[in-house]
Amino acid sequence: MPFSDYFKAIHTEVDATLDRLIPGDETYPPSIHQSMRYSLFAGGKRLRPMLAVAASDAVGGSRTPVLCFAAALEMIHTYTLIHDDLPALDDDDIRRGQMTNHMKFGESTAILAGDGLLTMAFEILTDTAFFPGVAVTTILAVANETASAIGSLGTIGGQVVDIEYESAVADLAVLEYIHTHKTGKLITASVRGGAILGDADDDQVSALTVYGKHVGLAFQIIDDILDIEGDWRKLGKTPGSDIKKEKMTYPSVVGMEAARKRATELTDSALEALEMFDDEADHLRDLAKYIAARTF
Ligand code: GRG
Repeated sequence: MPFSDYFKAIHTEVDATLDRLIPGDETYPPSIHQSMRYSLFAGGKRLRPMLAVAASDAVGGSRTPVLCFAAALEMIHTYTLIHDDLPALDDDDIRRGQMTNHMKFGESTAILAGDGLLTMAFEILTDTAFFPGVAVTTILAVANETASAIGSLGTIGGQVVDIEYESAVADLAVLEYIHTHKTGKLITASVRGGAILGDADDDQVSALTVYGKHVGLAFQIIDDILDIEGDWRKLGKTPGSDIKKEKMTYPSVVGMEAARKRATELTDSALEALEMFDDEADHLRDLAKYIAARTF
């Protein structure tokens, strides 16, 4: 992540919010809470929370509501990772340099930990007490939009097509569907939700939506590139899993050079989308540049 004091502070605030919201390790039944906490605090970059907070800050929103939204986003993201690592899906043993959830806690607990995190995210998103000063209709709209982003027309849909097209002939349209849905929808929802909770006007929300879509796709293209060229010490896992699983990726469909070019173009377009903002959107600009340059 960009390591400015601003992002370090958000990381700390998000972690403190998660720690407050998730039942403690000893809370009955302890196995599920230990498992949920294990993956939540296993060293994630907190990218979606940072996008949400930076979007809220760009439109002058206040911190408490967006931090609760940010924590819910990280719970959702963590659930997708736990489930994606399961033997029935990607069957990965290591994530972020540590045992995946099912390797540590067993498959049934890992499935339930993912379910528990997903459910808790919506418990938070639908509890007005976590969103002081925000209209109930706005809270509902953000909760509804978050649900749509991760359902069968969003993340889940992208994941389904990703599985169905393993070993398939390269097809750019299918690949764009997978990337924009599997990863892009939640990233876009993070930016939009932060802006909406911050009481952004329609023009600001539209501009930030374009920004979110561009950085979302750029993020996944870089993820594809890192799976080929990344350093396992930084990635916390062995690269090459996409090739092994014969997944359609940007470099496999259009070639490495074109993949890099597309990521750069998307980053430029994301920055252009912020033109209506002054320096209040500088943190979003930093995030777009970080996403394009990241090494893990
Ligand atoms: C619902 C099972 C299920 C899956 C949905 C999002 C997703 C599809 C699967 C996650 C697996 C995956 C590796 C997707 C590729 C892009 C991605 C989300 C990478 C990890 O995100 P980072 O880099 O993770 O933000 P950290 O470790 O920083 O939290």
